[in-house]
Amino acid sequence: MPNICLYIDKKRISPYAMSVYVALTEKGLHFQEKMIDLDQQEQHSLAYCRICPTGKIPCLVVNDFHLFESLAITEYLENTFPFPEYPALYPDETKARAKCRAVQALVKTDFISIRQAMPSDSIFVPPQVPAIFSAEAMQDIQRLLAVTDTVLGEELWLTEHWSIADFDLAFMLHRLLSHQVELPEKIQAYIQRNFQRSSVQSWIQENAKLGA
Ligand SMILES: N[C@@H](CCC(=O)N[C@@H](CS)C(=O)NCC(=O)O)C(=O)O
Repeated sequence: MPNICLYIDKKRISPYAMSVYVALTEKGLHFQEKMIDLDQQEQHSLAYCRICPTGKIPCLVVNDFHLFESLAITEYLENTFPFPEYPALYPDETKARAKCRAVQALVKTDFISIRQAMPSDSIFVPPQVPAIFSAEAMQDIQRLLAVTDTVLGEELWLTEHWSIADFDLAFMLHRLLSHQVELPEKIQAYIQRNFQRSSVQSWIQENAKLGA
């Protein structure tokens, strides 16, 4: 087995790092975690930039292969540890896989005003008071809900089975849930189904230990 090491944020609140952690855990791969302290700007240290030239987390190191960008990492994991020897992260069928990639690309780069108004730490410790949102954030919320309604299938997954794109979408939707935005039952159930997975719960438990 290769030597796998995942660099993540010390606070364990990054959706990008969490996505790769979930992917590795779903695959059943053994890996070592290394924490980077973003508050201390450790991501810009010479030592870390030698490992990951973008100065961001996550970064995956498999033996001597270094890879940044969460979407590229989950695709690499799928290709290197393929189904059926390992559980699938993406559907095999071309259109279904393209749909998953499209959703991942969208939620990882778009909806900036949602990310600003509802930061990722709110997933782990929900705010006590409901927030007041800007017109831009309100528009993004409506757009996110409309996209979700269109892409979610009857199985309550994006495609026939769970994929890592489901987790990425559910994480973005969970920002709304944590901020007490009213959500259709279908979307609430979708978030719950994703967050009940043991791979997701495993990260949440590690995050909770930090606050304990
Ligand atoms: N597109 C990147 C985004 C990674 C990213 O933005 N990571 C943030 C943490 S959530 C980071 O490392 N921030 C530190 C910085 O920008 O200095 C990916 O998908 O991996």
